[in-house]
Amino acid sequence: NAINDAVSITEKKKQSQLTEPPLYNVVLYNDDYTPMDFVTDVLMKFFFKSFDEATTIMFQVHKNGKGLCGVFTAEIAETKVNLVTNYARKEEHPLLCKMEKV
Ligand code: TYC
Repeated sequence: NAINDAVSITEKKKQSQLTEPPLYNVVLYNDDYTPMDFVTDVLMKFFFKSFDEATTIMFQVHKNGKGLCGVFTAEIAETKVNLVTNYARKEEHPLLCKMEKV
């Protein structure tokens, strides 16, 4: 019944919280100024994508406004966001990279 289902979902969540760290999507956002080849390079350099994968993700971002680079634990996601942002600013591009809880 519904009550037992709810209890079992709650117990499962409790158990997963004791065994699994929270995960974060690292996402790129579209803008009008960052060059396409710079975004493709970022995806290869910092997320170890092949040229073809990186190109596919770059065009997803370009068309849909947002795209997934990878899923990481908090500390790794935070580091990727900082590395990408520092690299983009160094090259004077406005590229936006964020982490969001899965
Ligand atoms: N829209 C950019 C352009 O036309 C390309 C772009 C793609 C920018 C992905 C950011 O995350 C991004 N040059």
